[in-house]
Amino acid sequence: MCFDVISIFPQYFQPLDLSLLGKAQESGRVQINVHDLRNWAEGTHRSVDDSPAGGGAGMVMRADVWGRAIDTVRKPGRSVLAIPTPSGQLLNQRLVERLAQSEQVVVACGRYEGIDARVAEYYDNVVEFSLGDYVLNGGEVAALALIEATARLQEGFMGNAQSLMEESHSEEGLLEYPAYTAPQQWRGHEIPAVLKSGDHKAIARWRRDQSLRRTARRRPDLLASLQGLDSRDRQILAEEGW
Ligand code: 6GU
Repeated sequence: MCFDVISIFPQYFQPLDLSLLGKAQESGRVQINVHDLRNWAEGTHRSVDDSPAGGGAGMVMRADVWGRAIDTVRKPGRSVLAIPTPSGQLLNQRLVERLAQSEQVVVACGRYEGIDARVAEYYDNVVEFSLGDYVLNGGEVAALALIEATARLQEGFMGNAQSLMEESHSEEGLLEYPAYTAPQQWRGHEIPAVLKSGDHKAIARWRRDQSLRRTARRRPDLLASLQGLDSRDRQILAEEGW
């Protein structure tokens, strides 16, 4: 699949050449094109923004500049237009899985007070997304998160497909259980005894209990959509006050 990112700070995307994403680009599994929005700006000042209609603080990015940029890079019919904004829908694994099916994702990174709203209204297959309930200076960091989360779902991206299955937010929607490794003793803390027991059934049960307890304590909002809980699961959740 292919990502086309449009930003006034193309250098923000240099880290995408590192590590697994770098390898995925070298192998051709993932293509990432970064475009400088100013290529589509006009006039002596090449300005990409202007003051908000109706007044108020800050600057808004111009629809005409964005329209020319998106028209140039977008492949109509095979493309999703992803726009990072704190007022978007929450980016979660379900949305990431949907984006991973797309041939092309165009990411339009706004700065200032965002992009003229007519841009999101004009195009088909638009997803306005947010990373969470806090404010960043622009869409670049959110674009990096979206690209990494989506690219790693491509066939052959991960060395071990099993780790994709077990991790947080996949499958059942429970948080992942805690992981341990050597040394056996660290600053007076032991690895939980069950993990050294060799009893694979007991280990699986302990890990599930840990996932349930973590989810109940840290992300109770995720419990509502859980399905297929057995009586032991329910007992664990009851101990956590659910
Ligand atoms: Cl997608 N953009 C900005 N500017 N701030 C955010 C965000 C996005 N997600 C959380 N905060």
